[in-house]
Amino acid sequence: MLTIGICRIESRVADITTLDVDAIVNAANTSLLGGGGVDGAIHRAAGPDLLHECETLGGCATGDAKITRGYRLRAQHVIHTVGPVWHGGGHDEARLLASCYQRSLACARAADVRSIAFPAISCGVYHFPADDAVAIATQTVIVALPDYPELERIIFACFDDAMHARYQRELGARTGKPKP
Ligand code: AR6
Repeated sequence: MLTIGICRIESRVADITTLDVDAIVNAANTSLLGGGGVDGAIHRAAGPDLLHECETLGGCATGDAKITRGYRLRAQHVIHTVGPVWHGGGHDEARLLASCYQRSLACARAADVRSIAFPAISCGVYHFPADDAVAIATQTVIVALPDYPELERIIFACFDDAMHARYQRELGARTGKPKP
């Protein structure tokens, strides 16, 4: 765990749909009309009204984010962002992934969100190399944090221990603890 100002930043092995935070972030696709992975899990847990609201949004560009209500989720809001598909690294993937985190935080502020959970955007079927994605995720959020002094809690929700270990390493490195 890392604390910066009033904000606790932590990694946790968890199904993101179960978390008691103001907003969870969805790793969606440009249609915003659902899919597999974390997107499918969020739509199943939120119920059909989430899809109905998503249908009004007109999709979302890669690197951008849009916010909806959370419906049956504990989270009041879902922030849908579209990560880049990994095409080898020469197609602006790193900038687009960083943009997902930046745009998601901007959506969060507009809805007065104090606590937010992110999945490992693009690390599933979009095949972004996980070590690089985790470095981008943690660095982007930490660099942006001074612009979001109202944020109290950021959780990186990981589906498995290997992903959790990556976040632990990155966050630990920023508290001055040596990387194992
Ligand atoms: N809670 C937390 N993390 C999860 C969960 C969950 N319930 N389920 C999966 N993950 P992915 P992407 C992890 O494929 O790569 C969808 O079809 C998973 O282990 O969900 O951005 C969309 O509609 C991985 O580490 O998202 C898009 O078409 C991470 O979440 C496409 O997949 C992201 O994996 C987006 O692909």
